[in-house]
Amino acid sequence: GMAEGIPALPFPQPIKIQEIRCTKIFINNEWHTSSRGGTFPTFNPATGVKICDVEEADKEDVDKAVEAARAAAQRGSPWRRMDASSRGRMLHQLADLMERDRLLLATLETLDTGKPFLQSFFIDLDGSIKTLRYYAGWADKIQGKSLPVDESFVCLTKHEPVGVCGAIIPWNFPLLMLTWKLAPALSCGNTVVIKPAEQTPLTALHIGSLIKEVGFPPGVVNIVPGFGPTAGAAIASHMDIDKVAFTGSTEVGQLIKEAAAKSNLKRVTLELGGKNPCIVFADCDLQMAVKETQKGAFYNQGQCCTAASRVFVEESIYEEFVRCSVENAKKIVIGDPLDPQTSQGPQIDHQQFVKIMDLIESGKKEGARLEYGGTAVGEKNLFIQPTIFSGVKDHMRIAKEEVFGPVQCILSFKSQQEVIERANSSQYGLVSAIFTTSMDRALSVSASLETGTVWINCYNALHTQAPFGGYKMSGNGRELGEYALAEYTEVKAVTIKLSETL
Ligand code: TXE
Repeated sequence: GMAEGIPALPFPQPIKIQEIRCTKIFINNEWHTSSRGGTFPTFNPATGVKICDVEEADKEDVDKAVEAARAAAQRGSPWRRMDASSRGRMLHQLADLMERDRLLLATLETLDTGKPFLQSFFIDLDGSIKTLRYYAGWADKIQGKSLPVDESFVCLTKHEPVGVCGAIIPWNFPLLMLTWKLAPALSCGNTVVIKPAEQTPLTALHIGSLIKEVGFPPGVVNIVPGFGPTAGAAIASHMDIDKVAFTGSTEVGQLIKEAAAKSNLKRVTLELGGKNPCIVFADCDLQMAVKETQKGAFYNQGQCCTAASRVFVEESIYEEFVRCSVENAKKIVIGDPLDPQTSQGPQIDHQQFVKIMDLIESGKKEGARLEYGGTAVGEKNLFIQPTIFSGVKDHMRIAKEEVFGPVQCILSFKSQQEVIERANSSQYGLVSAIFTTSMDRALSVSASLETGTVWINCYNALHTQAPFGGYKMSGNGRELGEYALAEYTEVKAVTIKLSETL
């Protein structure tokens, strides 16, 4: 799966990047400077050093990008007239170029996000390339039906592209979240305007150069680096964008849906926060449950919408579970993300760092037991020790709010009925996990959990073939798998009256 382990030696090596080539706004397969003349810096969170300045897209630039995307989506355009099989072939070619540039893309991703290089290389790049190939395969298999309607009619359904699709991307998995949106959008024949997160625009811009190299018709893919309240809001409220896909915070998800409603009722898919419960039963494989739940809590510095942030452990094994979790956490190596030994890098920026430290303090104040970590590493950087709290109670802030940092909260439970209720008592419903050796129990508990994904004896097991998305306030719609195709197509029913029935 996308989050499975990292293969044995020899490790790939990050490359030395002399100069960042792609730093402008990508519209119509050309590089543009900002209409308002703005630029913004992007930093390496591991060092605090500026990597480069990027041209800042604002409303005017979004307008230009949408104009280009609209022209490319017009009936009769080269993109709309292209065979579906050729569309699939272009997606495969994009995947080929990502494979060619895999070291460069993984290095850029690590410089811009601070995530360990081997994770960028083996997980983010692997997942992105697989997603492109998966949707490349779908391009000429997106088909309608012939329906048994009443009376003497024939009804055919056709799945048509929605049109111009906006995509607003977060900074935790910049390339992966981009391909989760780009690949199904193009597979279905749409055109796109993508806004990467302001913290992490670099891999998205490199994808722009690959789009051009593959030879996608101009305007099919446009990339507008910029800020949320300006470029992002311009996408959400644009009158000529037909659909927007967003991954990010629940608050901004609400703003986007509101802007969509108040503008042109564009279709909206949202992938938002989570407060994801893991249920660890006493009959589980304890060491495996310890490892998997902790991987879930700390992966990507805890900056995952899927973070395992509420680990409910059955009373009889609670103390042993906590003790083993602390032992396991001692193996984590914090350091330079370019070093292959490193398993934990810095948080993305100062704002996130402050939010996490505040939540750690709240945990201490509200009476949770700090078992491990709990402080920053060093004076003025963005590294935080992996932190484990036991004795966490449901009412505490750390048990309710998305921390988005390396903080594991361990709670205890007595009965199955009780833990199901507590697991479900959240505004969120993204993922959950169950650890038990009884498949019977795993299946009945999974049926009662209100989450879009349930992992049984595993964690972060994401696969491009399986749908991903949330119940409740974790979002609307699904990404990945066949299900995502429905989010990028309009269904047309063509009904024919037969004059003669035999
Ligand atoms: O997210 P934002 P932030 C959660 C996590 C984190 C918190 C805040 O809990 O601590 O959100 O992070 C764009 N109109 N997640 O502030 O602002 C923005 O430019 C349109 C969960 O970084 O939601 C960026 O491209 N767009 C998450 C994207 O939204 C706007 C991943 C996400 O940023 C906008 C990241 C606006 N008004 C954070 N304001 C996940 N689900 O994985 C911002 N944006």
